[in-house]
Amino acid sequence: MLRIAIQAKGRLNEKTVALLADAGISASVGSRSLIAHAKGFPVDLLLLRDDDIPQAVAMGTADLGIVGFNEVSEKDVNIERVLDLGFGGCRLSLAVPREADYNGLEWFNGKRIATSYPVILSRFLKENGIDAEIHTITGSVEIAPAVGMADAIFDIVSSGGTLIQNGLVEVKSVIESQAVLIATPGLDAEKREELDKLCFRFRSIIESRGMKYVLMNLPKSSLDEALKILPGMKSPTVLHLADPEWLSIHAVIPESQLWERIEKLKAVGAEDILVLMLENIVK
Ligand code: PRT
Ligand code: ZN
Repeated sequence: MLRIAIQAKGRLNEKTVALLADAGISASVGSRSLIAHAKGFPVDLLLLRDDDIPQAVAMGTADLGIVGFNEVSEKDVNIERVLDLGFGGCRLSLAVPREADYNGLEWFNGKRIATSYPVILSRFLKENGIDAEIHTITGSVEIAPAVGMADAIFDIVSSGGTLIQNGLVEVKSVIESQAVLIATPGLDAEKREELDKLCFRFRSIIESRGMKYVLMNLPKSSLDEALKILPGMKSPTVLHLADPEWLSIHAVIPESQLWERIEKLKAVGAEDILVLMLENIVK
């Protein structure tokens, strides 16, 4: 039986629960209980604050954890980073007041920097030979310069909207983060086997995200042109129709390129184009 630590509530909770559900692991995750027994896979879920997940996994209280890489990096514990999960993307950046005469990293010498990530920040400052004062605060880091508590901040940035609202400018991105699956080092063979099964499911879900399954009818004479436009897992599937002049083409297309490719396909004569959701890609 594997025990997976996940965030009890917060930004990563919903997507984590959705990923587990897509992988066939459903649990009624009530906010009050610490442990939930899952159906569909031999796992227990341990519901924790994200700050406690790296430690819980390092100690083996949980075999696996799903948590932001930023937390893993800050806690500096011995865990195995197993898989990047493709959600919860953000970065940890240095930001300064808009009116500051910022001229490069040396600007931070002698300055006070407010952050909830002192370990990552001090590592970065040391690597760059910068001597600054780190003020560790746990919440609302972005208001510290405005209230005179700090000259700059080091905090999570996603869209950048919070910085703008607080009159700050991002000057240096230090680490990129996303939700990651972590494991206790040296899991026994039985647990490792369950972990491999779980990773196989996660990978096929992650890979299918952002992809669409597209079907269309195409005049036979346009096949060569259509093949140049279409990617596919290997290459697109080409099927005969009852009408010998037409073919049916099936392909997997990244969502980001969908409309551009559809326009090109229409231009070479594709008709009756169907775009379907893709749930899993099993390799
Ligand atoms: O209660 P618990 O301790 O479990 O949760 P928490 O309050 O410590 O963390 P939570 O739920 O806020 O975030 C969990 C994780 O989500 C983080 O550790 C990151 O890995 C990830 N994540 C992704 C983010 C963001 N995006 C994010 N935008 N975490 C926080 N933010 C905050 C940021 O602190 C800043 O205040 O959003 C603001 C910036 O957002 P933008 O879009 O305005 O730049
Ligand atoms: Zn937290």
